[in-house]
Amino acid sequence: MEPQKYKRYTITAALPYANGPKHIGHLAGAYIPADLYARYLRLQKRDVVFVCGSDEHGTAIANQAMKEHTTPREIVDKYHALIEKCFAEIGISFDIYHRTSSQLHHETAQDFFTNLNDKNIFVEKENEQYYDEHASAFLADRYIMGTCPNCGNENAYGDQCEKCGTSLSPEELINPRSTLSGNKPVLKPTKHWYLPLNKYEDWLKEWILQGHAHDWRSTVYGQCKSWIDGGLHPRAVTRDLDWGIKVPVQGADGKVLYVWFDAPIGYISATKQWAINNNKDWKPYWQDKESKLVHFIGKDNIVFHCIVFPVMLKAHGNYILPDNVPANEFMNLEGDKMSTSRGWSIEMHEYLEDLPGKVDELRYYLTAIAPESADSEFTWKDYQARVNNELVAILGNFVNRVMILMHKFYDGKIESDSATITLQDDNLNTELGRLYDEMERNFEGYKFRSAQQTMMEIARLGNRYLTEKEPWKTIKEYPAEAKLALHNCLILIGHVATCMQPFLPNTAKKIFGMLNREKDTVAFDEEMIFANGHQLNPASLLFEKVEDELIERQIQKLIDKKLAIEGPAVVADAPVIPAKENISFDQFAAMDVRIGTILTAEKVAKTKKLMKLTIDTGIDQRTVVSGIAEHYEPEGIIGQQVSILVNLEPREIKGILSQGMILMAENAEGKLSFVTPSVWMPNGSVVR
Ligand code: B3M
Ligand code: ZN
Repeated sequence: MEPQKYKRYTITAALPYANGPKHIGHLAGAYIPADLYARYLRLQKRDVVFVCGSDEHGTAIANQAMKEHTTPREIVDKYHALIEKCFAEIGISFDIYHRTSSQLHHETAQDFFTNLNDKNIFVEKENEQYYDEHASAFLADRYIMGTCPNCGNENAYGDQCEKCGTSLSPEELINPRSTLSGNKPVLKPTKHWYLPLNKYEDWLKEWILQGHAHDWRSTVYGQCKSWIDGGLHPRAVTRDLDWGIKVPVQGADGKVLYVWFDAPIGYISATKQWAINNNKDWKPYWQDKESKLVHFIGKDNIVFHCIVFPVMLKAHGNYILPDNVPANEFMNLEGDKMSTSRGWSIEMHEYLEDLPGKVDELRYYLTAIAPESADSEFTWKDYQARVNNELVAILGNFVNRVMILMHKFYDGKIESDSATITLQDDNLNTELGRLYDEMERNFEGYKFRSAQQTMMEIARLGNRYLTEKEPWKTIKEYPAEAKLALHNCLILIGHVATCMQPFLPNTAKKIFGMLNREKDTVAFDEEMIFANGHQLNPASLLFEKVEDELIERQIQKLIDKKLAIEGPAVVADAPVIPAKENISFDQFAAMDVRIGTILTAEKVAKTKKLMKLTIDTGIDQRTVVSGIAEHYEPEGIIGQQVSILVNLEPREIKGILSQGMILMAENAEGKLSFVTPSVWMPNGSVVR
């Protein structure tokens, strides 16, 4: 089936927070796929605008400014420049890389807010919000941390738990603490504007659950469905902060637009700026039904792009909606989640510095393992294997063999009886046609991994053909056949280069240079022919083999970076305490260890370490004094299941009779952990 073609395409890639460098997981999540799609569409001669820019508001920026002891303004200036430069070097072909701190964006976002406000879309509510009395500030989003009610992660943010991905509001956090002072915040009334998502539930059901059940990725659709099925609630679109876009309403002093309200509007303001720069009209790209809007993002941004922003666009009324949101899952790194703050990452600028001239290799590998339907894993060994076994051994090898033979036999000159040479092989023609169709289908369906494989199939086809024809052997007896085979191969090289342009733009240019084509880009439907007498340029190496040494250095760097952040390798490298002397089975069996539950906990007055606990042991409820007060807050451990030695001789500690001992695991740093059953067990269960 012919893919439906639109009059124009508006392609967006998530606006990265300008609060630090961005890593290759971000690249793989949104920017590479968006770039592949945009480049593909341009090669199809379609009308495309591909927009992105820095997300420069929100508490993520303000927090980083505190960390670096500087202002939010300096933070965004510094990281905007760094991120923009890296994207350019990696060949992400944005038509514009804008900024949300720009005047144009502030106006666009305020106009959008005013438009909805004038239509009485928002619900205004005063309610209690966490406030840090020491810092005299309301604690929005990332200014507040606490324990995730969903997974127990103690470092969840007020807007999201990064461990389990749940979207949160500050009231849901257990044991909330201010990131400004570390103190426990208090509740204080404040007024905000809410977007009533609940009123759009029916519309969302129809638009997404019925309308996009088949064309959206199941991972994306599934997340939307569980959100909608779980019931939607009004979401505040304003915040009490001083960094951001002022709420354009009288009496809203000290309030700014919520970053997730302004950021997606950033796509629109970026398009406006691009239109100004290029003497175009931005409106059709956002308001004409014949335009196709596609958002490229990572999975942590799904709700904002599939639910919140579409509701904003719908409420406004003048805008088209995203046709698709092909969000990627996450890319892990060497067995662990990628994270800049934990040092477990390859930052874009690090890759560019450490592996200069290997941009296409990175683009290739990130596409080959793109997390399109499930999380995937970057490993340096696999990177090396893919470059060496695929780019060097298949692609590079095919091009190189043909070029060398052409120069050896004919001094690099195409000579033929006809005025031009075309592909003279039925089999190759059919196969090539099939592969082009397949690649087009893959691109239209956002299957970039498969699209890249299809491109590689053309190189494989060429290699097989060359091996079968053996022009280096037939050149003596059947020179016409040898020449035909090599000319056919040259045409195939032209096609591989054409198809590789979205994936490996630098390599494609190199090949077009070697083929001595006058243009260094070739549209997908252009005929691949050479004129009689055409002179080829000398062959140059397309890819270098990646040596073990490079890979080992990178792995070591990763480990060093993590250690630098997490402190000396106390835990990993500390010698393990040697085993004690053997005991008899009877000695072991004499110990009565049970599973119990902590019912009450309080610090023992005038001590630092001791906590008085009441434990339900199943046998009885008893008091135990335990040296864990420096590791746990009393209110945080109520309900905790523990292992307890119940037949230890009772003893008096600080005037309290302690009846038994809680078993704790301890590492070399002195960090403690309860020894808890892996599933819930009734109190009194025997441990043996
Ligand atoms: N800045 C979150 C992120 O970087 C956010 C995306 C905005 S897209 C409009 O993941
Ligand atoms: Zn969580």
